Amino acid sequence: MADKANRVCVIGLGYIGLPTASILATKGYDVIGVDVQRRVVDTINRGEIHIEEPGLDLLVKSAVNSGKLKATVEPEAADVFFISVPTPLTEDKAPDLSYVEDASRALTPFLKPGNLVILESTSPPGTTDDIVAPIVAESGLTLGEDLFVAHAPERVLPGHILREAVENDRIVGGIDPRSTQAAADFYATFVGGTIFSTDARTAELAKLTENAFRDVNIAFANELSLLCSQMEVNVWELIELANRHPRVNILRPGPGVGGHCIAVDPWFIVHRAPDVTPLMATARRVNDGKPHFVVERVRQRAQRLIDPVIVCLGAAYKADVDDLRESPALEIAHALNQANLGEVLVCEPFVRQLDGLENVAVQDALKRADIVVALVPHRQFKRIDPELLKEKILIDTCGLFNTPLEHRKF
Ligand code: SAJ
Repeated sequence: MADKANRVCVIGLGYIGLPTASILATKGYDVIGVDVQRRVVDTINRGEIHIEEPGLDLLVKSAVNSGKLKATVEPEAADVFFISVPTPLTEDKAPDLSYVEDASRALTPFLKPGNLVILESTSPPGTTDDIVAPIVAESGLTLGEDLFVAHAPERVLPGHILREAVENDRIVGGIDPRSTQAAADFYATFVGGTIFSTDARTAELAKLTENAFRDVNIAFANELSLLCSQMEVNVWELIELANRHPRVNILRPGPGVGGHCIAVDPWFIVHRAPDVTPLMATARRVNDGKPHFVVERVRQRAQRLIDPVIVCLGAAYKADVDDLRESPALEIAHALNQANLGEVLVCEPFVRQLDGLENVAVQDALKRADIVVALVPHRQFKRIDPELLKEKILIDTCGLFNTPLEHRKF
């Protein structure tokens, strides 16, 4: 069926859906992009974008101008349907699959024989088999015979989405072998990486495993930073030394783990099997506890000064992006601001305005600073003149000012 596919309907035009829709449009598919927000639909139809991602503005503009990408609020008939909607967590860390359910229901009336439905949203194991498949089967079509359903988790790194969406290897897992084959054939038309086929449940768990693996590894680095703080050891030096071992590769401690993925996905596993996943649950707690630890460190230092100026370097969730979603740096800046320890200034060069916080140019802020809290290792902070940091209290949570071991080699 994939050879004949020429019309694709992408439901959810966020960080994954919009890049995917525009890549497919530039590959020659007729793409209908669907989003429940009218504002998003209107923005895209003007050839503009509502999210930040390098290169996406030009790609969307050319896809819309060529007539190959059109956004609407309702699905339309197509050969392939993509579901790329959010899968957030509820307050008690359970997966909220209501957007997946809504999207599946919304596309069902438009299904016809030979269609392929692909769930790209990161999802708990069983979502494709137990939620998407039964809903789309209400179309009356027979699963595995004239309707194919598969999961193909997205694995792109924010900031590099356009390249990784095409170059990364992909995992596709259908609800049955024919669905897997149909999805693999379709991805082969626009993905340069290798496509690996499996079943839907394994594909779902593989994606979650990748992010849980990273979370556990970052938690180890963050735990080391707590240990080193107590023992008055330089954690950066310690990690660099340990990493000289040929089979050790410790990640970097930071102010916490942010973004939409790594801080969320391990909970999908833990929620499903809490009895056998204490390590993943603990890693989440270690990483979630890190912002609080940083705030307490700043508090201890600030309380010894009268009305200190506290400068936070960075607010984004990681280096060299403008994304503030679930950012531990932003959480710390807000907490310091509310703690009334002194005046809090934030330097976030990637963002113009920060709600409730004063965003100031680096040079101006550092001239006034008593305490400097390095939160995000943005490239441009690495060029800060050391003279500007003299006689300041420096709390470096992300190794921004660490001197690499290379400089101290015999
Ligand atoms: N972080 C550290 N120390 C490190 C590495 C990262 O503290 O050594 C922090 C970052 O500062 C950030 C958070 O972890 O706050 C997550 O950043 P990240 O760059 O590790 O990952 P994301 O969330 O931007 O993207 C991840 C990627 N997954 C993996 O690398 C396994 C990406 O490939 C996924 O597609 C994405 O999640 C997703 O959508 O699931």
